[in-house]
Amino acid sequence: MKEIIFVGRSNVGKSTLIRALTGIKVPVGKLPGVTRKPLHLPYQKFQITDMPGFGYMSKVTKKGQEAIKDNIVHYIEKNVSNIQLAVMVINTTSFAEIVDRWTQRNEIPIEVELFEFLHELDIEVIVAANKMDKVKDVDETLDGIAQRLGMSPPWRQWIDIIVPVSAKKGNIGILKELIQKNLERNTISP
Ligand SMILES: Nc1nc2c(ncn2[C@@H]2O[C@H](COP(=O)(O)OP(=O)(O)O)[C@@H](O)[C@H]2O)c(=O)[nH]1
Ligand SMILES: [Mg+2]
Repeated sequence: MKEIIFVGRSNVGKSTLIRALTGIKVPVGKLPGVTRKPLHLPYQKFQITDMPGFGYMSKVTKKGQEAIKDNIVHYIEKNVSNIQLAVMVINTTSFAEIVDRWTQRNEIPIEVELFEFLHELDIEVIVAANKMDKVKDVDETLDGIAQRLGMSPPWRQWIDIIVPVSAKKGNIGILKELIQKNLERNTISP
């Protein structure tokens, strides 16, 4: 069964978004890192995979964080032929700050690395810019995200890739449509 993977830092709202899309009550954590193993859920004729969250988590060591990232990369490499689409969920309110912090340390931010890695494997990526309910200057913020992912602003040039959502408010309309379009495009009818 072909799968759609959901990747992102811990606590960005992956599970909340999957719950909003599928109606399946996946565990949503107040505690970051609730999802530790890839969790498979049915979605139409497909499978949604809720990947473990990466990055900083309280009570998880730096080594532990690296191990989670390695697991994610291995999972993607191993299942590349089966992965139809990747939804990269980001917390729109903190994305720029986190990316800049890493960049200032001359490190490649995990989300940027992952975004490029998925493209190298020819996996289509949709960036779900989540927690939009907390964002004040929408265009400025999304332009900043586009730029940091290597897409020149304005972000509206990339509306098939960058999709503002608010999982918690159930505001996911366009994301659902885009996922649907991707699935239809890639489904070979018998
Ligand atoms: N304000 C706001 N909070 C959200 C949104 N989506 C998720 N959250 C909250 O973010 C926290 C982490 O959500 P969760 O789905 O467990 O994140 P995950 O670790 O990426 O799976 C929870 O407290 C959610 O209620 C959103 O669109 N807006
Ligand atoms: Mg989760």
